[in-house]
Amino acid sequence: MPNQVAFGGKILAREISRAALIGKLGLVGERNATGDAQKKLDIFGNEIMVSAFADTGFVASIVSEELGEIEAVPGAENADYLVCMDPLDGSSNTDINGSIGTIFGILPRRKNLPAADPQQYYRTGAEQVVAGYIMYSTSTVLVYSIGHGVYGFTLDRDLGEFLLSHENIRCPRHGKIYSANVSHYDEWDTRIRYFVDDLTRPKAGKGAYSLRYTGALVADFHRCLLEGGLYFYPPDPGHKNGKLRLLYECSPLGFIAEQAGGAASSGEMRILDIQADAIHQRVPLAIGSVEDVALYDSFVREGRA
Ligand code: FBP
Repeated sequence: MPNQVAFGGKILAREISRAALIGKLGLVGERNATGDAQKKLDIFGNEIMVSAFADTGFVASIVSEELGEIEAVPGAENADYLVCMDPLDGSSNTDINGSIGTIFGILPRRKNLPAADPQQYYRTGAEQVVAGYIMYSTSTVLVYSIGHGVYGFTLDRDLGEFLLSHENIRCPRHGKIYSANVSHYDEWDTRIRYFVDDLTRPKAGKGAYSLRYTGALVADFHRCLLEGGLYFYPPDPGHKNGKLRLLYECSPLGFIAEQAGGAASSGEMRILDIQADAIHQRVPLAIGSVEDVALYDSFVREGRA
């Protein structure tokens, strides 16, 4: 399965790098199931990754950010696995040459249900068997886990191969960087504001955290995974349940975070314990270093460290 993801990732990496030359920048004028204006690369990315997964013969159905409904794979209804994916994360970055990514999580199919039955997907992230992401940036990196640690592979464009570049990635216990859209600061719950105030105030032996926010979850998470720190997207008046989608953003990255010794939380509970009840469901997210996420949780629950 990772081979097919890698194959899709190579095609996407090539097309993204020359999108401005082949008319693949800009909007298509439609909105996806969660109301986001769709970019041409969103649609292209979805087509490429759906066919990459479908061609494996292992996938019975697919949930994608760019598909309103569950898509059964013709002729593979009895295949063993289900895919949840965000074919193009950070799509607000496509036209400004910013980092973007693809996120995927794989669940075992429930044998007693039709492949496209929503109950197939009303699962917890802990039931995933594989999860990962591809980041298209200064280099193209594929990072995934099959439940035994996290490994990163960098695309050698000349060879056209993803080569092992990050062996057994371990997320530092805490960092010195946080990623959040602080334009919502005044709208956030007081406890979240106290958390940000605490993070950005130097303390004995621990400097103030710096803000880095790329506009792409994959890119901010990748930094946290390698160098420590956390990304969070709490509820705000415009996003009552936060912005990120459980099945194809929070759960796959939560799987990777935990496999690397990090953590992922909604503030109230472990992301991987949340059972989905809708395929495009949103949840609040705090993800990254285990101590930083624990600090976020204590502020959300008790309003203090
Ligand atoms: P999509 O681009 O796949 O919709 O992902 C959501 C996302 O773009 C994240 O990658 C990013 O961290 C966040 O939303 C940015 O949201 P905002 O513009 O509200 O800060």
